[in-house]
Amino acid sequence: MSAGKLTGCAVAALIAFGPPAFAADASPTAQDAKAFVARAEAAQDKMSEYRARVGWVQNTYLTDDTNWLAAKANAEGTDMQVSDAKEAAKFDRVQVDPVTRRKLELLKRAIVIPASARVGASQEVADLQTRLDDAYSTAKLEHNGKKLTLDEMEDMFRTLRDPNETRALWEGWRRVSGVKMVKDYGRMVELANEGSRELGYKDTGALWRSWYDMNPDDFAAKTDALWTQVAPLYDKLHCYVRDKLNERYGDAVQPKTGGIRADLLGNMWGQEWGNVYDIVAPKNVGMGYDLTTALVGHKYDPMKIVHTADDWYQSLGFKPLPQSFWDRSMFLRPADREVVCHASAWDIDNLDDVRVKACFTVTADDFFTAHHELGHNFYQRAYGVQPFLFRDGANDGFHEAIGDLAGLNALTPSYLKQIGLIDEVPGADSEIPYLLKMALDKVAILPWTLLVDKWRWGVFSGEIDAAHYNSAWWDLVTKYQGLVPPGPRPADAFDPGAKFHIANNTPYMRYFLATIYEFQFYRAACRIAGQKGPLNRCSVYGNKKVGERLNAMLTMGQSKPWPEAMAAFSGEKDIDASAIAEYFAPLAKWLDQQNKGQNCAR
Ligand code: X8Z
Ligand code: ZN
Repeated sequence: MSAGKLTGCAVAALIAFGPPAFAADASPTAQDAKAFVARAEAAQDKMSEYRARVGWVQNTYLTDDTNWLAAKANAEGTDMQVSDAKEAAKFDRVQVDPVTRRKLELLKRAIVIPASARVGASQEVADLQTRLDDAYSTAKLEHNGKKLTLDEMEDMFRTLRDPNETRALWEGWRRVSGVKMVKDYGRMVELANEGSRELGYKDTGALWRSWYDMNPDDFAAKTDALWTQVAPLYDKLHCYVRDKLNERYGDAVQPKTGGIRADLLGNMWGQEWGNVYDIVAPKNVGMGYDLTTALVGHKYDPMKIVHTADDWYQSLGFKPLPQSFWDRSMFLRPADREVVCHASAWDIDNLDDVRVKACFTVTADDFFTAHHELGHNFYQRAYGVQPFLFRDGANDGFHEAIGDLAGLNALTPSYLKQIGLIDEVPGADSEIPYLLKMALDKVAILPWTLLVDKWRWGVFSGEIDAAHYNSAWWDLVTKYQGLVPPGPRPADAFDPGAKFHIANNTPYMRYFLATIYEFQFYRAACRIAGQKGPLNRCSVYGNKKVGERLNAMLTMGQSKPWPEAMAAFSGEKDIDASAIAEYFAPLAKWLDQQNKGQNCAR
C-alpha cells in the first residue's frame, strides 16, 4: 500500500525533492539550510497529497493498473525522500535554529523502506512492495467448497471451537499467503538495506530504531526492559489459559505443558485472545453482558459504530469529523472488487480530508478498532496546525495509542450504559471477569508486538538469513508468546508473511509502545478528570478538561521530542509500564490463586 512516512495504519506521504541546496564549492550556511527546508517542505505538501490519492485508489480498488500506478508513485516518492535525506545530512555540522534542526533530523530519518540511488533500485523495491501487498490482500483459501477471504476466516475464528477446523484454516491461510512471498521478501530486504546503508544506517532495522529521539541501541534496550516488567503478568495469563484450554480440549489437542496451540486462541495470529473468553471465564461469576451480542441486539451497523466512536471524541470537545469523511471512507468490504481490507486511517490532503478504510463487522473487536482508527484521524486533524514536516505523531507509538485510549474508555461498563448499549453496570463481583476479558486482548498482545520487529531487526541485520526466516520466527514466537503451531511446519513455509504488517512493511514495535502508552494515557486522563476509584472503572467521556489537555499533546505533532509531547498531556516524561500493572493488579492476584499448584513452565 501507499508507502509514506507512516504506512499501514496512519497514512500520509513525506516527500521533498529538488536541486542541491548550495553550490558544490561553498560550505553550507544556516541560510542554505533554511532555504532547503522551506523548499523541501513545500514540495512535500504537494507530493504527499498526490501519493495519498494514488494510494487510496489502489487500496480501495486493487487492479494491475492501480498497482502499477501506486508502485510508480512510490518509487518517485522514495527517490525524493532518499535524495532529501542525503541533502539534509550535509547540514549536520552547520549551526542552525532549533526548528530547522528538528526538521533536518526528521528529513534524515523519516523513511520506512529506502532504496539506493542506483538507477532502477527504487522502482524495483516499489514493485516488490506492491506485489507483497497485493499477494496478502487478494489471497483466498478454498475450504469446504468456498473461497474464503482473510476477513471471513478471521470472523470464523472468533467462534470456531473445532480444533480440526481451526487447524485447517490456520494452516490454509499460511499456505495461500506467506508461502508465495518469500522470494520477493528476501529481495526487498536486500534492496532496503542497500538504501539504508547509503543513508548512513548499518541496516534498515537501525533506521527504524532511530525514530525515538534517543540512541537507537538504548531504544532496543528500553523495549527489553519494558518487556521484563510486564512479562510476569503475561506468564500468569498464559499459564491460566493453557490450563483452561487443556480442560476444554484434552491432552491430545492442548497438553498441560509446553506452548499453547496457536490456532486455539480465537485469532489467526494468536495475538489477541478475547474471543476465547467463553472457554476461560471464571465458573461462578460472569461479566454481565457480551458486547458483540449487545451491538447486534441494538441493531448497530458499521456506520453506527463509527458514529459512536466519533461521538466519544466530540464529547471531549473535538469538532465532529467533516462530511467528506462519511462520504469518502470505506467501512465495508465491497462485493465487486479486491481491496486492502486491513484497517487504516488516512490523511489525504494534510488538512481536513481524513478517511478510514476498513472492512468492519458488528463485533466487539471492531467496536474497539473503530475507536482506534478514529484516534489516528483526530491526531491528523489536530497536528494540521503545524508546518508540514511536523505533521505526524510524537512517535509512531503515540499515533497508535490515542485511539486505544478512546477504545479502552469505550469498553467500560459505565460508558456502555451511558450510551444505552447495556441496561445495568454489573456489580463489583464482575471485576475479575471484566479484567480477564481485557487482559486476554491487552496483555496477550504484548509479546507478539515485541517479537514481530525483533524478527525483522534480525532479518535486516543479517542475523537471520533467508534459509532461517521461518525457524527463527518460531523461535521467537515460542520464546516470547509461548505458542506452538498446530502441526509441523512445511519446509517452504513463510509464516511471517501471513501477517499484514510484514507483507505491507509496516513497522510493528509501535504497537508494543502503544499498549504501554494506552494505559499511561488513560491513567493521566483519569487523574485530570479527578477520578478517585479503581483505574479500570474510570470513564472520562464528556470531560472537556481531558479533551483540552489531550488536544495540547496532539496539536504538537512531532514538532518536539516525544517526552515533551507526553508531558503536555500527562506531566510524565517517560514511557512507564506501571499504569498497565495498576490496571490489572487485582487480576494478577487472582491469577496467582488460580495457578496455585500448577506447573507454569512452558
Ligand atoms: O494494525 C492494527 C490497526 C491499524 S493501525 C487495525 N493493529 C495491529 C494489528 O492488527 O496487528 C491494531 C492492533 C495491532
Ligand atoms: Zn493504528
